[in-house]
Amino acid sequence: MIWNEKNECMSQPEREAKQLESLVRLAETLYTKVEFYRNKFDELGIKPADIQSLKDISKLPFTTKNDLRETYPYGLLATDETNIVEIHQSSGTTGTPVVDAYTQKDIDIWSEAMARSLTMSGVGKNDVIQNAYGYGLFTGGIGVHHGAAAIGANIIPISGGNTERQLKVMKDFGTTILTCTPSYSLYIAEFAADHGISMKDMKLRAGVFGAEPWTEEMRKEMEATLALNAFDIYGLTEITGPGVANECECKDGLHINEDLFYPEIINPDTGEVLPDGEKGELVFTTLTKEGTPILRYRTRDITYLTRGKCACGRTTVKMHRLMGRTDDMLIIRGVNVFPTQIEEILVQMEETQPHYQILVDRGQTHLDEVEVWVEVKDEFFFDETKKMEGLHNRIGHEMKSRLGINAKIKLVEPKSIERSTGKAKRVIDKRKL
Ligand code: DLL
Repeated sequence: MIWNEKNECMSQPEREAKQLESLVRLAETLYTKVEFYRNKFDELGIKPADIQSLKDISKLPFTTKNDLRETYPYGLLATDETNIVEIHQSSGTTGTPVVDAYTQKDIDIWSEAMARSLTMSGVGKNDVIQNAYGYGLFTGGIGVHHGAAAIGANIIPISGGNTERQLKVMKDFGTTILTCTPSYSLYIAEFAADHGISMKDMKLRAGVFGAEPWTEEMRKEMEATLALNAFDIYGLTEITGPGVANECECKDGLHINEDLFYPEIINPDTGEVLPDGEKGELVFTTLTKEGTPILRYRTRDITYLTRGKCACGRTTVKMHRLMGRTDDMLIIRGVNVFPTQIEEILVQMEETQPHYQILVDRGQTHLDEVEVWVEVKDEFFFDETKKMEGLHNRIGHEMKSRLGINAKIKLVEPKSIERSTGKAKRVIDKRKL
């Protein structure tokens, strides 16, 4: 099944003509309505009228995560605030988060993108979708919800966690589709096995998994242990949320909804646009967004694009499953965290040294586990156990309340963390992603 055959299967020239039309309109809107972009255009000496072909997009400025933070909360709004009907924020950021603001049309378009994505994963009106992505400011829960509602499926808005209840609901209501992060799906499978619950007795047919990196090996395990067909879904808050791209039944790349989100691959060092097939940083322009339209957003995600008609019938460009990031952002159980944010917390503690190491692993539970080793200053290390316990708890509490992660804190002796003569290796990521 294809949700929107016209848009997903149109010829390349026809699609490019539409994309150009949208791009010109977007450039005009940004120039007239958003001071941030008008200044950027002026600095580069360009006017919206300079966009004559799709290739001219390379003349336009990039947008970075930092730009979004600096314009918090509404600096990039391209419409009147009263037209905004919903907002979301990206997970786990200190101080200044990234905001996405949606008009009703933006929500309709998001629902459309998500309906296409879910349909690609084989979801239809008669399905029962157990949506175990987090509901709230994170785009996962509500995004899937909007798309499932457009399809008319039965949505169980269970959100993440409480695995025992997840399995009971799955059984009692005959869930056919599971949506959650890939690591949580494996945890559900393991919990079921440990409690003598057979996944073969469930009605699960497919799962739509994303928000964090996963591998083909994980797919095999998920498909075997959960007895379902696992599909990869991609998206990011800045560009709307999940539904930017999704795998079809061919599972050899994710179809990008490119009439809505225009992709480019660039060399992350030079900003030069790379041809199809070449690996680089993925950049997106929102072609139809009204609330916070974004021009050439540098996602920091690494992949490559391939074009041509897919065996499923769609003609939309495909991105290879993500191959890493150009920065050091970690995704811990779906929460985005930069090592510098952990550092900020540690340096505020007067008892600690600026020497630390972050260990990330997937334990037996398949869920991300973070351990932070931090050196304690000489004069404090031999202090009473009670004081050390207090420090330990304070760091743990700050990590939870400011970053949204549960980290295991290990206070270590002065000079026990290996010193480096070059770049310090702060993060040891043992997950095989
Ligand atoms: O994670 C949106 C989402 C929700 C996608 C549910 C899929 C399902 P953010 O929290 O803003 O948004 O994080 C975006 O997560 O730049 C990637 O680095 C990573 N990411 C998202 N999907 C995938 C995926 C949501 N399928 C950041 N594979 C992105 C690998 C992914 N990484």
